[in-house]
Amino acid sequence: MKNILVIGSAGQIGSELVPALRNRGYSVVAGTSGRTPMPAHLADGPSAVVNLMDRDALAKTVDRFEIDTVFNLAAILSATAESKPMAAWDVGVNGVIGLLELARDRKLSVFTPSSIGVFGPETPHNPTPQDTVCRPRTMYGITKVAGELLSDYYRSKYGVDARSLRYPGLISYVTPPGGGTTDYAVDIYWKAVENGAYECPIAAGTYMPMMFMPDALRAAVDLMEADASRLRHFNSFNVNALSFDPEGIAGSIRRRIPEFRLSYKVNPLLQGIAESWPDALDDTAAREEWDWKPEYSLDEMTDIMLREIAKRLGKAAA
Ligand code: AKB
Repeated sequence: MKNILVIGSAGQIGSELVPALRNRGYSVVAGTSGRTPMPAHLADGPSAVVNLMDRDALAKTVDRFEIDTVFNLAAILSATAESKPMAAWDVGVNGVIGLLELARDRKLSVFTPSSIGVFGPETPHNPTPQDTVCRPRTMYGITKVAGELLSDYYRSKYGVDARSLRYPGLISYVTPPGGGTTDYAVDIYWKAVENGAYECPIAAGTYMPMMFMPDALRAAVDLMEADASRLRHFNSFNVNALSFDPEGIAGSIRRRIPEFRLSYKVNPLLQGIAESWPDALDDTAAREEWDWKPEYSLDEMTDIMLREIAKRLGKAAA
């Protein structure tokens, strides 16, 4: 891994992955399609307009910058995908297979995030094993299962170095997520700082796996840097960090904002998806094969989230 292209560099993961990779000394092209590149990305290195669906243009960018590794972060998340199933299929399946074809031709390494969305109601929920039933009920989950299978197929059939992680809900303060089922766990921090109150679309008692962005970035980089001879799974690894329900995250916020109020207006679409997903994951394979270990506890994450959001909103830190 030397010259990297990040597709979707202005999104929730990409906005922070680009600087993380550059800080590790990699040459990174920040790729965006419709969205304007982040000013910080433009100042620190090259950028390019890349659309995952435009295979010729993508190939030209790969050749122009002598790219050897692509992080493909283009995605339509779970809730949005339910209202745009064909677009979700296009990005999640046609986009992925097009990139794998290019990887086969140009000998690229490819990272495409998978998700806890690959699991469904029949999957054991706590902890969810590495190798288990993957029968999702969402279009997002279906595309992620297809992406995992395609990635393993290109690996075994054509020797493409394709790797991925089943990300839980990702929590960050730099760029908001959009259209995900786990997004409440980001929104709650912004509303806690802004208004001291939050109306939650997910019911009390609904646990989902979650992860603070610095752990998610480290996981992606560590997996792509891992010695392939140690890996058995490739597509895709369970990675576990945190597991909480709305009351758990609210309790963590109240250590800093004791008057914080949590109420509920459950969204049936989100609730249905959340209930079909795991509470927590068994990530033994990731720990054994490439030494994965999360660093941030819920309270450590809460302290950083509240402090950074307060700064962004020009408010005194709680
Ligand atoms: C979503 O909620 O759709 C995503 C995910 C868990 O993949 N955050």
